[in-house]
Amino acid sequence: MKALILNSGIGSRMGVLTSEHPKCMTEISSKETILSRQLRQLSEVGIREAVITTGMFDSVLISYCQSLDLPIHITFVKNPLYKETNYIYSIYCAREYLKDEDILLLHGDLVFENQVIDILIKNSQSCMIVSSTQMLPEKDFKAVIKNAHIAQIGTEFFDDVMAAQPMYMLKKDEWNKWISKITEFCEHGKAKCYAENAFNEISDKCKLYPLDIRNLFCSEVDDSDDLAIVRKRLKDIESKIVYMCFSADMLHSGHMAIIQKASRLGKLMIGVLSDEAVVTYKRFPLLPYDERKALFENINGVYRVVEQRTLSYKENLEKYRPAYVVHGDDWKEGFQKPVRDEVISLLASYGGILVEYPYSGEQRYQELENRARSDLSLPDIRRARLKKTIALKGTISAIEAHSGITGLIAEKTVVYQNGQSRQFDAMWISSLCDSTAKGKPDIELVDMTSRFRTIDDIMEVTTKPIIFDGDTGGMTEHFVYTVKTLERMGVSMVIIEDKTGLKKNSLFGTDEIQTQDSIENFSAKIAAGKRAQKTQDFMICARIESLILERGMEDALKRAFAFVKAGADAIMIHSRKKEPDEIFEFVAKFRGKNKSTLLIVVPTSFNSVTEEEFKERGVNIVIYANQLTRTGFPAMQNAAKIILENHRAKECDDLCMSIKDIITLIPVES
Ligand code: SPV
Ligand code: MG
Repeated sequence: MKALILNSGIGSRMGVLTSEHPKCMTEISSKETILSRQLRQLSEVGIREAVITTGMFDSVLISYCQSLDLPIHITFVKNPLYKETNYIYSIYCAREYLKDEDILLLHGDLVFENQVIDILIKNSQSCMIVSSTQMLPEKDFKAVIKNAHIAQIGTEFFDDVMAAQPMYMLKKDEWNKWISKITEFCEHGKAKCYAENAFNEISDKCKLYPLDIRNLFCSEVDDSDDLAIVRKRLKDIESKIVYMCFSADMLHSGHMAIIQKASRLGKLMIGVLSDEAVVTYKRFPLLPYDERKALFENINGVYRVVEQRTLSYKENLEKYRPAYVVHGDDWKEGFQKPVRDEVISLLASYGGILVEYPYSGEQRYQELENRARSDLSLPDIRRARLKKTIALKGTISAIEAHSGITGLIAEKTVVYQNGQSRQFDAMWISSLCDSTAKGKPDIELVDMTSRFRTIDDIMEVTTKPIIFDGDTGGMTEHFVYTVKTLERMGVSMVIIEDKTGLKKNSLFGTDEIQTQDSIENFSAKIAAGKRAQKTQDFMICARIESLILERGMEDALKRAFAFVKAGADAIMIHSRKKEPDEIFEFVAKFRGKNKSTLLIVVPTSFNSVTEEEFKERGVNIVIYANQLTRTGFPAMQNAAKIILENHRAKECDDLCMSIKDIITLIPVES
């Protein structure tokens, strides 16, 4: 598409402002003239060729355009009769450069906001800018609309009209018809009228549609009063805040394109999601918030970057009241829909506008995301992330995984409530569940090699950090090897319990005879493990069984402080009681003396306590230790029974996961 800008007029009504250069070179802001703005806008929508008709001061105009150094090739055509003809004759002079082209035609004194040209060039049919909401001008153009087409354009019509601006997008066929008529006019001496007079004679054949821009700004500058109005409007338009939210730690051309589009609407403010908000719905960010913020601050067209602390826009929309919120149209469905609904109602409360651009779900962008995810599964990166997530959130949650599929459930399950999202932060490789999945009792019977195999299966398909249930840790001489292997694999933490001999699952309590290790022995095991590890990121947690074995609070606390002294990074305090009182008492007494060592709980029996309450009391990790196992296997037993009872599988069909859901959970990697 070529642009045709008509600049042959003298601009006498502008007075001294046009005494040394043509009207189009009049400054409309501290940075732009009418022409430089138009040319910038044309180049921003991808127009690379323009024809400018000139008259007086043509050499000033030509060297000015060259000085702008824009990526548009401009052909200048002088109307030699500019004093005695109208722009119809300028078009006639330029006709050989304009044939068989789609043309964007505009007068050289038009000032319009970016959206006007954006919507104009998107049209598939020829059209002219009109406004159904603006007052009819007395002396300027109006368009007579009949049967949805423009029937007449002129200053003298007042019935069935809309205010119109001399800005057109003309498809080749219509333009060829119009320019033939213009040629006929000029060759028959009719060169002092408007080009629109020629159009009016062929409007039944030359289909031109009105493009209603309503309140968007588009205005001619005829005199100094117009100039003052235009300057003021532009200031208002350009000071409007446009808000977009990003979590991205990788910026690709798709992001850049939408940022550039959004920045054309006003001052672009970017809300960068906090690390904590990103973790709740996506994956751990590759770059921390400060670096992601700096990334956006250095993008051309971004005016300000602020933190958005939740998926919900509420806080920032209420604070900054942007005129526009820009987003891809992908959030009309799915988990972001409630966020979108809230944005729409917040914007409606003060007259803001939501602008949605088509979402580019391009495969290559998805591949970038996949690569980021696979980086997160690398041992060093995965291992370090447990500490980082705790530092970020204070309290995190982990759910058990005992196989690739349960790992994927732990990895991918996300819930969305009231515009917020939640997912598990880590996985717990439970000895109970690992043994149960193998049909074996939880008595350290499943050997370490087999347990490592489970970790490997899970690691292959997930990225979240792993906390390993190391049972008693075995003999100290063996434990140091376990530490080294786990650390090398990328496990973040091993939890060992202060029991010795034939360990049984704690939930049996005192029904089974179980022996607690001495403080000295267990401290030595912890210390040996700490010496064996190579990185700062790996953690060893001492699990205290005093409450399970009914040895009392004092014993539990004494052990906790001793194990911390021996080097434990964390203390797990366990209980079989339904009421959380003894856990709360331990946490309070421990925190009374130790503020920094991580505290871990496994609320299998005291399961009425929420994570928020644990957080308030100073717990750092809440482990849901066996719920996938305890819900999954009964579902299987039930299916088996139903098939037996019915002698066929039909009756259990409704209980089955669909193939579609399986494919979603387990995608095939390319
Ligand atoms: C496990 O999940 O294997 C545990 C936690 O050790 S508990 O079963 O509560 O002892
Ligand atoms: Mg266990």
